[in-house]
Parts: sequence; C-alpha cells; structure tokens
Amino acid sequence: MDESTRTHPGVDREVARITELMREARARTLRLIEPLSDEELRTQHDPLMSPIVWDLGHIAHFEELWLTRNVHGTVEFGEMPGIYNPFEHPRRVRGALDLPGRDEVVQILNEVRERVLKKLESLDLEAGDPLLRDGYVYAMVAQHEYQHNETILQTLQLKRGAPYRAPRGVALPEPALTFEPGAMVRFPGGHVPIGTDDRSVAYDNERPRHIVELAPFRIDVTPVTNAQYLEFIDDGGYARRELWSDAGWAWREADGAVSPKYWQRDGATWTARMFDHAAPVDPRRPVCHVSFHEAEAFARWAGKRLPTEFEWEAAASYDPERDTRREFPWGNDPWTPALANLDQLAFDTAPVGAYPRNVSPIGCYGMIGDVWEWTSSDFGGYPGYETFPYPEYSEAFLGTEYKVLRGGSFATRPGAIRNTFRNWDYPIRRQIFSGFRCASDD
Ligand code: AVJ
Ligand code: FE
Repeated sequence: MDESTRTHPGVDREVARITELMREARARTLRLIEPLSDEELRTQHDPLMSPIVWDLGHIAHFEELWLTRNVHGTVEFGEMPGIYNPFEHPRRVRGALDLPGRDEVVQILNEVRERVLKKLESLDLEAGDPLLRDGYVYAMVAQHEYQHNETILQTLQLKRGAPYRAPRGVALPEPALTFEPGAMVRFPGGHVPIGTDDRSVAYDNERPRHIVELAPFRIDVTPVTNAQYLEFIDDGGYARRELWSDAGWAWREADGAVSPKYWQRDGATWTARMFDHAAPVDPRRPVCHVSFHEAEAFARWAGKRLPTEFEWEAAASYDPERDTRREFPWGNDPWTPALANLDQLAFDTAPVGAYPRNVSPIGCYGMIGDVWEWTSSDFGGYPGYETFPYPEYSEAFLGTEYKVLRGGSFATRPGAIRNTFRNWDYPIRRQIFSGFRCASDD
C-alpha cells in the first residue's frame, strides 16, 4: 500500500470507480465495431452520418481534450484538433477527410487512455473544482462515448453494402401485459418539478430544476405500436394533406415517405429491417424510425397530439398522490436488464408490455428504453439556464430549430438516460431510433 491508499481510501475508491467507468465504456465501443472491416469503418455510408472511424477518433480526441488537457479550468472547444472538430467539418464531408484505419485509431484511443489514467492519479478530486467534483468531467466523457455508440448504431442501421452483423447478446422477453390500443392515463395537472440540480451526471440543459404548471392531460399508456401505425397508413395517412403541418407536408413531398424508414412493402405485407434482421412488421412493437412530422400527423389522425416535454417528464417521473418524483419511471434504482430495453445488445425494440416493471407512478409503460419519444417542444433553455462546461454541447443548439426527444432507445446506454435527459434533433430526422406516444387535453 502506498501513502495515498492509506491516507485517502475514499479518493482511491473514486479513482477505481472512474477507471472502471472508462474501461467499460471502451469495451462496448470496441464490441460494436468488432464485426466491421477497415473499409466499412472508413466509408461514409450516408451524408447524414460520419464514417465510423471519425466517431472513434472524435471519441479519443474529446477524451484527450477534457481529461488530459482541460481537467482544470475552462475548455476551449476550438482546441479540438483539425479533422475531429465537428464544427469545422460537417458530417456530410467527413468521408473526404484523411481518416486513419482501424489499427491506427485504436492505437490513438489506447494512447489517450493511458495518459488519462496517469493524470487521474495526480488529480485532487476533492479540491472543489466543479469540473472534477463527484467525477463530473469523467461522467461527461463516458456519456459522450455512450452517445457516439448510439450514433454509430444509427450509421450501422443505414450502412451501405452488406448489413451489419449485429453482435446480439440479449434475448428480448415476451410481453407479459397487453393493452387496449390507444389506451390513455390521466395526469391531474398541477405544479410539477421539472429538471434537476444534479451536477454529478446531468447536462447543463437539464438544469435548473424548476416548477412548471400543467393543466390536466391524458397520455398514452405505451408508445404507439406498429399495429396502430399500420392503421394510419392504411387509412391514407401519408396522402391526407390535412393531417400534416405545412413543414411536415413539405418534408413528406420532398422525401416521398410512405412508411417509416426501413420498411418495405412486399405485396400486402410490410417488412421491417433492423440491422441484419428483416421480418414482417411486428404489430406489437413500438413504431421506430419516424420523423417528428410523421408522429405529429399520426397524432392528428388519432384525434390526439404529441405531449410537451414537460408533460412527458411529469408522466415519467411525478407521483401526484405523494408529491414525489423518480429518477427513472420505475423508481430511483439504477437500470438492470429486467427493468427496460436499454443498452444496445438486443439490437431491436421489444413488444410493448415486455417489461412490466417499466412503469411510471401514473401508469405509463416503456417511457425509458425501446424508442426515443418525440415531444412537441422546441429545445430551449430552462429558466435560469447556465452553460456548463462548454457551449458546444447544448447552447449552440438551443432555439426553435430542434424538437426534444425523451426516454432513450434500445440503442442507448443506461448511463446516458434518465427522466430528465433531453435529446434533440431536426423534425425531419428519422435515422434515429425514434417513436412517440400521444397525449390529449383532459
Ligand atoms: C445529444 C445526441 C443531440 O449527437 O449531436 C455527441 C450528442 N454531442 N457529441 C449529438 C453529442 C456531442 C448529441 N445529441
Ligand atoms: Fe461528439
């Protein structure tokens, strides 16, 4: 035992915890890319997505920036070197960059990690620096890697050439519960706490916790299923102008969409593909790969609307009878595989009702896991929002261009999702693992 072990066992434990957090994040990244050839890693499969090797180099350089160079004080994101700076090189041009091969990028990842762990030994984690307090900056870098894992999976879902041979590691449970299609539960309204003041894992855009006054509303018990979505298609949903907003109709016309992405009509039956698995559309699963505009058109067709992100969070977290709130729909316990379909390794959504414990206080199922859920809200800053620690994560995207999605998908790592987590994307995007549930005024 050395000196520090004897005098600061708490610090030693913290170093071990952080080391394991980082190791585990990396093990998953490497597992996801293991089936891919050098060429598959380097190809730009779609203008919307980076070549996967770019994500890998970017993961390494983001880690280097925060954990070797900027563990103290303010970060200049502009220091992010050349080709891996996302603002200097938009996704659609990244295929033309001088990218490394697999061995080279893995070597960069390893080399950065060695320096990070060395630096960790010498840091004073208890000095009160808000970047280091409770290991925040390490949680942030781990979450960044988790988020790029999901980005990589979006790329692999739309990849060119042979489908991705998904390294499946988890079998999905059969549904234990069945629901009336379109069943809703009531939220009584009131003054509801939204967001968090946590500074150990939460992002700046989740803060501060504040009270939002909500009118009573109803919200779907489950995400909208393929069975319900097929009815919308069969009822001419994609052809009925009155169901779509102006922007939604313009998108539909330009894109020519007649179904969710990755669906194909085969005579009378629809086939859906998830990575290397194509099968008739499963009516029991939540609809996946729809844009905000499709979600909104469906809701209008159903005589409903999308929930605001505050309604979503209230329905996921708040117990109106006890005036208490939960970190996850099922409670405050961390995720386990029995609770919800998260963590990627099923490589698919589960039928609704497959996770009976994944239920919120008011009785909404499946709010976390399976599919991200579109909300009607723009991605704005909460009252009193303060950028921390850098403007390029949230601040650069705040405004009216992006819609908020909540709840994570099967492709989300558990450390990157909680009831207060806010994702965002353009309303036309659907290469993300996106679905929705509807709401209505009470
Ligand atoms: C939070 C998913 C919108 O991918 O653009 C990754 C996450 N930010 N690197 C994105 C992110 C910086 C971000 N989203
Ligand atoms: Fe990034």
